[in-house]
Order: sequence, then structure tokens, then C-alpha cells
Amino acid sequence: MTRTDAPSADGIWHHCHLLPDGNIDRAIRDGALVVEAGRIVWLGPLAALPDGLAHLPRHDANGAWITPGLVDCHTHLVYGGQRADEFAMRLAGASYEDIARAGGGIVSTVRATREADEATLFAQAALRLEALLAEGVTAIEIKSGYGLSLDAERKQLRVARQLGEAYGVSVYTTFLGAHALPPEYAGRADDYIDLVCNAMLPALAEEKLVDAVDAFCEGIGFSPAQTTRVFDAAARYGLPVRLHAEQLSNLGGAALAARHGALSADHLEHLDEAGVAAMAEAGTVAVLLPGAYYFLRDTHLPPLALLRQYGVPVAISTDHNPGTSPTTSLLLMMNMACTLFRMTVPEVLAGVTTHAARALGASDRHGALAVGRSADFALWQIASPAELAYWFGRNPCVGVVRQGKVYR
Ligand code: DI6
Ligand code: FE
Repeated sequence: MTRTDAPSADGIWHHCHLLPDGNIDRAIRDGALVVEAGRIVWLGPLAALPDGLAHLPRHDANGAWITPGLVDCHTHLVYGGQRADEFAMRLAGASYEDIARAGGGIVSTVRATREADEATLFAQAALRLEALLAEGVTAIEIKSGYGLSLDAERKQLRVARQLGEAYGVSVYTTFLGAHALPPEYAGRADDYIDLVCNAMLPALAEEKLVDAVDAFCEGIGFSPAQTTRVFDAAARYGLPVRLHAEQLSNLGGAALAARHGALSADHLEHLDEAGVAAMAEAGTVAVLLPGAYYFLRDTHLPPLALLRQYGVPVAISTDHNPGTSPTTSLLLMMNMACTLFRMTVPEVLAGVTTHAARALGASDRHGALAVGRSADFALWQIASPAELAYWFGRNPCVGVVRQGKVYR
């Protein structure tokens, strides 16, 4: 259902339990949530509902738990084609790096993305987005990085904006021009970084298509020096930065990101203590991506104990992309963060709400139910919030409200 046909959520949501900020200790049993003009105007125990609001129409939540809409803070949702054959090659013995060096991997998705028109990209991404939205996602980050030319990056970012409009979901765009070296720049990575910094970013920022800037700092991606140039360019346009760091090796990317005041450093399987300390100091969120860890059959765990010890906020996301994490289930990522990364239920609940919102620089808009905010929430047929991390491959979401409209 797109935004134009969705009914209004205005009124009193009752016969429900509320989990206002993902923290089970602050749950409100037998609660009520009041929406007026698409915004939350009151929440609390039903018994305390102010008389002045009691006349509003009622929505019976049938005993559901209501949580803030989930936030998927790291995705590459818009691209052409898919890479199932590459998955088969990896199963037959080729490594992700082997495939990338042989011109497959990211670059094959770049070819398919360049060939697709906006309508095709929209239609393909919309199916994936619908799956995420059916699990209560109300805010999502979408990166470019499969175009790698000004026109093709623009096309991806425009489609990301169009998805936000059509579905009434809050889309945060990230320019990831420094994702991979396009074939026409083979052997000339610094020249490509010039293009990213001096042509692509200025144009796309001017067109208001960019909310944040990211890079892939890795042996098969870009060096710390090249990443620094991208971050300096982002600063010239007043744009926040994030970084794919320490996924396959440790290049000190997380500390580099922290020095630039990054919103987040993401992946982090090879993060060391110096990187953790730098992130804690800068307030940079650690975005962990169990889907990529699982799909690459990685065995090098991100340093959860150190992240806890230093108090670094940890977010969880799908990293939806065709190469390393073709999942459309944030709930499954919550379960996998528990089983694979040994995170706790309270940690993963925060990881898809408050901490994920912070990774987007949008803590004041997403990740919590609060008076004055846009009505973005999900209804779940569950007896305990732990069920959100418990089931895998089963979706207990029974209703979604996005931007004040009821979707299901
Ligand atoms: N890390 C990832 O996991 C994705 N991008 C990145 O920088 C993978 C992208 C792909 O293989 O298409
Ligand atoms: Fe990614």
C-alpha cells in the first residue's frame, strides 16, 4: 500500500502495551498512545488518559505491544540485478576477494545498475522495501555506491528519495561514491577519488540528494588516505560521515572515522581496542551487520566485550546488498546478533531503535515513541518483547503506522 491510499492513524490506540524507547524496564502495560494530525500527542497508562482526549476515535490494538518503528540504518537497497551465481561460485570455493579481483562482485552490480532506468530500479527496490516495512521498519538509510559515475549515482539516490515519498517511510540517503573502483578508472584510484570529491559530491549535495557520506575503507576498497579525502570533501558541504571499516582487515578505519566525528563506523569485525576507544571518545555508533558476517561465513567476531566495556552504542542493521547480505529481514538480524554475536535482547532492541536512529544522526526523530514526534510505530502480536529477537523466519508484526498513516 502506498501513502496515498493509507488511512489516518489519528485517535487513541488502546488495549496495548507500550515499549516507548526499546527499553523493557520502561515498558507501559495497559497503555494508550494518542495521535493527532499525524503526531504523537500523548502516551502513558490508559487509566491516566487525560479527559480532554477521551472523546477522540479509538483504535483497538487487540492486546498488541507497540514499539517505535524499527530503524534499518545501513542498507544498499537500490541496485540492478542480483548475484546468486556469485554465491554459487563462493560455495564452490572462490573467495569474496577473488571474485572482486576477477571483475565480479561489486562491479557486476555496477554494470546492472548503470543499465537499469529509474523505473526499473524503483520497481526492484520497492519489493525489497515492502518486505522490510512489513516488519515494522519506518526509517531506513539507503546508500548509493553501485553507480560510480555522477549520472548513475544520481539515479540511485533519486530512486531512494522516490521510495520514501511513495511509501511514507523516512529515507536517509548516503553517498557512497567511494564504494569500489569503476572499471574505467582501473589503476587510477586517486583520479577516481578526485571525481568523487570534486564533481560527484558537489553536484549531488547541491541537488539535496545526500544526507551523509560513506566510503569502503578496505584492501579491496579505498585506503585511509583516500577515505580522508572523501571525509574532507564531506566537511566542505557540511555533511556527516560514516564508514565501512574493519570488515575484512584492520586499516584503522574506525579511529579515522572517529577523528572525523563520524556518526557511525560499520561492520567492525576486525576492530581493535584503539579503534573502540576512539569511537567511545567521539560518540561514534558501532553498526554491526550479522547478515554479512553470516553470508560470507566469516569467523572473526566483532569485539562485543570491548564495545560494552567502553560504552560504545551498538546498532544492528541488515546491510541489505546483493553481494554479502541479500536479506530483507531486520528481525532475523536481531536474532542473528544474539546467536552469532552473543548480544542480549535489550542490546538488540536498542540496536534497531535508539542506537540505529543515532547512527543516522536522527535521535530526535526516530527510535522512540515521544510526544511531538511523527507517529511512526509498529504493533506486534507478542506476549513479551523478547519475542522480537526470538523467532527467526517468522514475523509477528500485525500493524504499522508510518508518518501518521496506518499501513496494515
Ligand atoms: N561491504 C559490504 O558488505 C558491501 N559493501 C561493502 O562495502 C558489499 C557490496 C557488494 O558485494 O556488492
Ligand atoms: Fe554495507
